Amino acid sequence: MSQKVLDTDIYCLTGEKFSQGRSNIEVVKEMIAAGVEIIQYREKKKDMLEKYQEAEKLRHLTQEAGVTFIINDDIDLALVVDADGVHVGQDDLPVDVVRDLIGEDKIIGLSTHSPQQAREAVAQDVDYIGVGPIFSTDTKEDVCAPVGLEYLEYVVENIDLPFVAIGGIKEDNVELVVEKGASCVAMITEIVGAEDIQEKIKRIRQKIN
Ligand code: TZP
Ligand code: MG
Repeated sequence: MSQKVLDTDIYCLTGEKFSQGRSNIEVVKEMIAAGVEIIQYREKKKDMLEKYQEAEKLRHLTQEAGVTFIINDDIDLALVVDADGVHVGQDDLPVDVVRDLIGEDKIIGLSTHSPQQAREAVAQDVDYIGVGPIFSTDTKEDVCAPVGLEYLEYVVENIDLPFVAIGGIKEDNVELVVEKGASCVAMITEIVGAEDIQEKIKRIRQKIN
């Protein structure tokens, strides 16, 4: 399969706790202004009403800009705001159930952390997989121990699915990840925590390309 669904270099996620006091709305506006083409709304600790209100606004902003909008975990939220897709983990609803709920036209992303999980993903109806955590991450919530670059290498060589590398990726180590064969990299803290988000994205892009 082609990398079509992730045919872009940087995959951004929200993480308001790391955003230096800026709201997710402000941060996403910066990401969009920097030309990011896919953004995931990920807030593990907020209640559903607040997530709904934010996701609604983010859906409008991303839609206007033609940016792909993915919701982490909450299939109901993805449906009500008409997001482009959902991203689920190994402990969430099974992919076939998610597919039944969300429909054929939406994107499903699945986090994977091992060769076995990657092989299982190939047999399921997922559009892309997350591969990581590559390095140890500052985003501790709901994230497992790092799997290293070896798992990324395994995916590059053996798995015929679009994938995004994630976990502890920074401006300073992104080249290592790209050298191993990742064409799309996801980052939370490095981007949402940057003083100048647009400049940060520009510099990361220069390293990737
Ligand atoms: N999945 C694997 S690592 C991770 C997720 C959501 C967190 C990535 O955050 P950061 O700050 O880019 O390390
Ligand atoms: Mg999850």
